Amino acid sequence: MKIDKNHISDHNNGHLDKHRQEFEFLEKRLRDTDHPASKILDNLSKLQIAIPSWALGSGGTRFGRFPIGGQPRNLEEKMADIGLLHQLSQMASRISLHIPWDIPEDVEKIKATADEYGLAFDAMNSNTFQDQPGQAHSYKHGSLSHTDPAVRRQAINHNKEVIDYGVQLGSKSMTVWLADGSNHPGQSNLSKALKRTGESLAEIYAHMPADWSLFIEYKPFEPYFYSTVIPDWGTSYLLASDTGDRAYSLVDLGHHLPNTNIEQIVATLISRGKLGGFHFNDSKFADDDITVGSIKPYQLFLIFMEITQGMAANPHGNPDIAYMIDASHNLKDPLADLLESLESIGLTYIKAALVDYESLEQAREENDISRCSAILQDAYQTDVRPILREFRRRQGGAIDPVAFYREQNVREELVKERGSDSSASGL
Ligand code: PSV
Ligand code: MN
Ligand code: MN
Repeated sequence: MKIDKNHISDHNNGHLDKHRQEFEFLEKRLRDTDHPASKILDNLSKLQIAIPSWALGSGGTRFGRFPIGGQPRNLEEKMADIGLLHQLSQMASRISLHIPWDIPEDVEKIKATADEYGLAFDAMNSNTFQDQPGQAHSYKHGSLSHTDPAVRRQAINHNKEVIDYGVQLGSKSMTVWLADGSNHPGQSNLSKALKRTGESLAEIYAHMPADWSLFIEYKPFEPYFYSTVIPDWGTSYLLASDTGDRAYSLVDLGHHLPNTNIEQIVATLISRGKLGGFHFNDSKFADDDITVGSIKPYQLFLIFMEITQGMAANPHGNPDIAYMIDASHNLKDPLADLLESLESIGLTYIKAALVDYESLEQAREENDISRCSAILQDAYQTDVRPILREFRRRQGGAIDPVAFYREQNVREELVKERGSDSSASGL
């Protein structure tokens, strides 16, 4: 489904008077700082967030699924959904594919569809956490870390195949989220499993073209509940360092035990030039797939502060961070939910840009904690919505994407077009 540009203009015109007043007020306030609105608006256009192909359905849990209707039926329709998110938000021009869920049968056609929606192919994702029909060996006891070399070979070959698809599509990176782990103490030789994983990753890395990056994700538990082979950032960092210069850690917000200081992990990885990818979501407990910024918005702000500071001059040579939303809400309309997440990311990014880092550094040097806090609050409490709205307005997006989505009854239209029980692999 494509949105008529005139409908977006009508929507924007309806909001224009109020928006102008609010934007002018904020623009004036920021004019004489080192972060004027014009600079933030310029930087915003470089903030593009990938949407994964698996986030476009209403998810579910192992206890049940409640389909929303109008879900994409194939890869083209997944791209159409992301195209719509991008058209409204101007922040979602990238799609992240998962193989075998998204095998591009006709590569030229898929590339043409991506062009039509203004989308590029972000990191590719492999899947060795499920067995596929007709597969020779099972991943029940692991894949890249498996005790049996034949299973490892199958998993390595799958990852290579995913890279090959990505090359055809113009992607430049590969994400490995390794589910491997164990479910009982003593079941696994932990150090051997890690060693085997390192060897498998080295082969996958060697298969990548020279301009590709490898992102290594970590997760402390699930689907295994005693140990995972790559449980934390330290293990991911070790593997990335051993694997090569273009191997990096990937931080997924939901992959930490409660209260982990994620902003500190981000700072440490950036200081070693090893932060490659970032998956947004929010959670109360662990990998809950809840709307970005809905539970811990201040944590997100602190993370963006570390990213803003660490990447300002980027003295450690981190690549441009590959941002992706990795969340699939199991009750909300997935498209509305992704628009809300994009909004939250945009707003938090702007707030982090408002921090007076020079004064903050000075206050830190003087150990003036209250002053540090005041500087953070000054940025965090600012209502920056007018800047994000102005960004979208200038780029041809909607001033209020979520309101627009509802006004236009997009979900109802999608249900009419695709049916009330539509789905595709990976959703
Ligand atoms: C599973 O936890 C997960 O959400 C990982 O975060 C991956 O990024 C994603 O699935 C796709 O494999
Ligand atoms: Mn993830
Ligand atoms: Mn996850």
